[in-house]
Amino acid sequence: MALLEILEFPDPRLRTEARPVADVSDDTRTLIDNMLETMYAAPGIGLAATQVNVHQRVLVMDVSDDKSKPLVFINPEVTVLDPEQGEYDEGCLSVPGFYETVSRPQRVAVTALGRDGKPFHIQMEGLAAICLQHEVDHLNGKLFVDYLSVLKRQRIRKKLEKDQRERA
Ligand code: QAP
Ligand code: CO
Repeated sequence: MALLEILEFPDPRLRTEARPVADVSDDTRTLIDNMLETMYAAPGIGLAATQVNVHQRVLVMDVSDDKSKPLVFINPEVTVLDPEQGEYDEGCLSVPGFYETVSRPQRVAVTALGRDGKPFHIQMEGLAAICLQHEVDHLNGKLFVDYLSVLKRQRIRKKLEKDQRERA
């Protein structure tokens, strides 16, 4: 297994729209295992392939308390079950150090392929539903900062650009 490098806002590669996975291969499973290792090491609760510069529709999550329930979604299709929105203070491994309130639908259904390539369908609510929508946004080139005011987004961009300059 291997730790993967995580792209950080405002890297333009985070704006790439990911392509569907045509067949779930050993390469796909290696990507998934490396993404899970990278997510747990961060530590994080969700990671999309876009964030590790792989532009395929693959995401991993684990919202369990003891980090014992890895979830894998390949080619996820999300349906909103209840349009009622809830607020959550979201963060992102690609936007380190920042947490801001975002509103999203609270209940969704998702159809996807699992690590074994087999389709499954589940309903999600609470943090799992929020996290799933956040990760699917990544696959569409969208970031949680896009839901914030221009001013807030600019403040975050300037701080991260400075951090990145100082590291380079
Ligand atoms: C997405 O984000 C998420 O700023 C997953 O310094 C988060 O795992 C969806 C992290 C919250 C819904 C609610 C962020 C780690 C991890 C940071 C993450 C940081 C270190 C973020
Ligand atoms: Co994120």
